[in-house]
Amino acid sequence: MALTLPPLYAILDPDQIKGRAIEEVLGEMLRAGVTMLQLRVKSLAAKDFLALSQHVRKATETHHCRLIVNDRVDIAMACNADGVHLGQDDLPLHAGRKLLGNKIIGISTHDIEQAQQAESGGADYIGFGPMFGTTTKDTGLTARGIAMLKQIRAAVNVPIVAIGGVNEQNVTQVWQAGADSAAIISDILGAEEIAGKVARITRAHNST
Ligand code: TZP
Ligand code: MG
Repeated sequence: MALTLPPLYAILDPDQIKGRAIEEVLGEMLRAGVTMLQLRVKSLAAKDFLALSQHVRKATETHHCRLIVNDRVDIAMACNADGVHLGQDDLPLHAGRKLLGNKIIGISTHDIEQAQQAESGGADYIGFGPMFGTTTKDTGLTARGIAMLKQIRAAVNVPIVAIGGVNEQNVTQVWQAGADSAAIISDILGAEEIAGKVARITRAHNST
């Protein structure tokens, strides 16, 4: 069955939490009602990534929140995550599928060809971006923009998560252009009050 994504795809990245305790940030996100969370870890050894993922798995389970592990199929399996998110240079979709069976696999895409390829390969959702300018990740790509998101929407039926520079101010445009969900890192993790930020974004969707 096709995957239904919530309008907000939250991302927890220990490098983006401004020195706050990760348990605190995670708790705030979950209490604010996040129902899909990606754990994105770029700077930990595998054993520490695993330990963190197991902790996040427990907390997300308690809050009935789906957990997607970024980059690493092995860690997604070991912590019993709901799925994995793979970039164009990560393990290819067919290999991820072999290992993960019917768990969720999301694929990062940056153009129509990649989006169609991910869809025909059986991705459960695609990430698409970078939508706007962002300093969180050096993608080496120009901002794709709303017009290109609309083209992607017209080209594929697979659920779309828009990413890159999406924030409380522009998220409505992204949903209106056809994204099922918006992935947001810095605007949420950098917020004074994470819970309030999440609540405002969720409310904005309800009035879209
Ligand atoms: N992939 C494309 S842009 C990006 C990723 C992981 C970073 C998104 O972060 P932000 O802070 O929401 O722009
Ligand atoms: Mg990756």
